Amino acid sequence: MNELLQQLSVAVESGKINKASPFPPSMKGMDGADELCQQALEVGIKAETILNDALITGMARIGQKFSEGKAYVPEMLIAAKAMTAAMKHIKPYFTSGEIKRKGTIVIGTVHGDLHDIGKNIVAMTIEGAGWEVIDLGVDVNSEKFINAIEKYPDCVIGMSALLTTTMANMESTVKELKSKYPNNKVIVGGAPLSMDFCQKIGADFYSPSPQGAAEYLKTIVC
Ligand code: B1M
Repeated sequence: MNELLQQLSVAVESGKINKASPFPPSMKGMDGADELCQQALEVGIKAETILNDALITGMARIGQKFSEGKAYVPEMLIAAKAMTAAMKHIKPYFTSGEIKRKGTIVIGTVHGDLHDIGKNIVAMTIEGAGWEVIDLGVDVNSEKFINAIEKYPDCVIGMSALLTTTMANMESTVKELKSKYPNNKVIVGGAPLSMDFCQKIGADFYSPSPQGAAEYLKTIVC
């Protein structure tokens, strides 16, 4: 892997946000995710490569350490902050697509779930594919989705869940939305999901990736 990308993935994994940040002490004075991401763009590395080969890789490694009991919640949190610091530099590359909007998608992480990095990447990818994105944030209950559908009646709904426990909340939310608004398409995603789960809960589409969600949207006429 390119050395800059390697350093960037280590910065995300270690939660080194920027040069000034004191954590981790072993990286004091070194560039963090903020500076390294900027440098990677300056030397011409594509935003998509930075995202996939450095940022997501770094997050996967801290997740693996958490699974193995070698890292704890604070380390995951600070890694997420480092990733967010880097993402602000690459976001413009994803969202600078067409100005004319193809439709509206209302997106959120389901009730009880605070993970938003994947959802944010999906949002920026879809925005870049020409859709207006209404981001409801995290811990979004069915009432908030319903209020959004009332405001944007033709919208597609996108839901993200990262916890096996909050998959149950996704199920109840999708069922409630579909009983009231059967014509609004619902796309679901998130690491623990599958197409089987999507079909079981009555959602219209499951995508393991932001690109898959954007491809599916192309098939929808709003
Ligand atoms: Co948490 N966490 N976390 N966490 N966390 C996971 C998810 C976990 C797998 C870690 C582990 O055990 N290895 C585990 C879940 C286990 C399970 O349910 N089976 C876990 C746990 C247990 C928890 C807590 C319960 C820990 C605790 O408190 N004891 C707690 C729960 C809090 C809550 O939500 N109520 C918790 C908390 C946190 C932090 C707050 C510290 C932080 C989140 C910060 C934030 O998001 N702002 C955090 C983090 C960072 C992680 C890991 C390390 C990274 C998640 C991430 O951002 N991945 C994660 C381990 C891992 O994933 N390896 C973990 C990178 C992101 C780009 O991927 O989100 O999968 P992802 O999104 C992808 C695809 O899934 C897809 O596209 C994205 C881009 O490629 N996608 C969609 C996502 N949504 C989509 C929607 C679509 C289409 C595609 O259409 C609409």
